[in-house]
Amino acid sequence: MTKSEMLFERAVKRIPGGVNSPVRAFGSVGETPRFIASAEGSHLTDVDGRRYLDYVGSWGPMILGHSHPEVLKAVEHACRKGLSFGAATEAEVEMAELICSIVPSVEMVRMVNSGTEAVMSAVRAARGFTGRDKIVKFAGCYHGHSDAMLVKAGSGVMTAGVPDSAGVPSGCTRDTLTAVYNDLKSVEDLFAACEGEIAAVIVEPAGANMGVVLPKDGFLEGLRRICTENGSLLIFDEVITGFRLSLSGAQGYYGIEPDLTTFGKIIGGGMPVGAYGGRRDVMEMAAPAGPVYQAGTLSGNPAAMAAGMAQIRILRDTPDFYEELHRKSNQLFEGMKEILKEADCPYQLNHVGSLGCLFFTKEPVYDYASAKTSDTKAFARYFSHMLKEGIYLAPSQFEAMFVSRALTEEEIQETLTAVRKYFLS
Ligand code: HOZ
Repeated sequence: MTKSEMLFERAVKRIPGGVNSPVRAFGSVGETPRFIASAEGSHLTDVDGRRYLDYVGSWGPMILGHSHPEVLKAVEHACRKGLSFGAATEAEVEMAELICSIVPSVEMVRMVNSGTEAVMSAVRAARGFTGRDKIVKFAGCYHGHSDAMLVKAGSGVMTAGVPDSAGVPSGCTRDTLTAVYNDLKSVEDLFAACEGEIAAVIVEPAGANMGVVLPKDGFLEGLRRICTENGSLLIFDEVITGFRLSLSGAQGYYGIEPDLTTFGKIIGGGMPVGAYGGRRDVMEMAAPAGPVYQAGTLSGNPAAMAAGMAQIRILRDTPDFYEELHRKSNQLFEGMKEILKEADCPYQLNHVGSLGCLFFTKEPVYDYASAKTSDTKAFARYFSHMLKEGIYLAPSQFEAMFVSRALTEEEIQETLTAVRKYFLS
């Protein structure tokens, strides 16, 4: 028995499912979770001493790779001055100024502790601002685990095949309307049916929780137009895409300005951080400036701010950071496409920037229904092969591959060799 297996046996006795977040379980791929002991650069090392090239990156935050010395130094320095004050700090002001200086649509920002909290708070601000209750979300988009958002959600909910969670009172989702990703007509129909009632449309500008699903030309522009015409707010959930697709996220990459944005992951440099921000008039609804209540003991925590700021400054100040990241990512994803072509496997590889996903289906994948055509058993076989080869992928068909800047071209080549071995030998 490996140490990971022994730990898992202990874990399931005391932690539901043996994990603290469902996506960490390897159930859908028929494996035992690898328990991670440490990580550095492009690698994870498990408790059995096995090293893996990491394509999860803690589900997004580790865009620089693990244990970046400047991020660690900033955290160590902050920790020595105290772990939490529950009071205003200079670091919070610096963080807010940093985000606003990078993301043009963000005039004000409030720090929270996770992406879930960021979304919950942004939705509340949108409802408070518009005086309306209804929210439009898209099937397969995942916006964290708050009650109102657990309707046809992606990520672990999709992997588990339970589109609506138990324990969510129907009253909590009564005002959540679901549209079809990449289908503007489905959004227009909801607006026609609920005229004057929709507070906001929330969307992942590039879907990264039903695998990777890219917005078709005109989709995001259409959402912007529909929201503006109807006095509704457009919320971009950039928990995954923020600071990843470009320094100013998907909104910079696609050139669309939302009213509100939610952040998480990269913004915390590996610490538990989220944020929501956007138009000043909407953000000033948040207490104590306005009547929308939202709070948090650890929000803006000094160690977390230090980690996030150190990481964001590296992204901002490293010349050609995104060009290099995208070049490496293209080397991987285009290399995978060539192998699939050579092997005559008509599978779909969706990718944008440093996010990608191989779907085991012949059908083009552009929404929840087409993502679900993927053969998850075929994915599980591929996953197990890659794991044996020392390549750590997300243990679900419906998650993204995250490329970090720490991966070298040689390591990407090593990954392609493992892919080649699976499809061509
Ligand atoms: N958005 C992450 C994966 N799709 C969530 C990570 C988690 O649920 O633990």
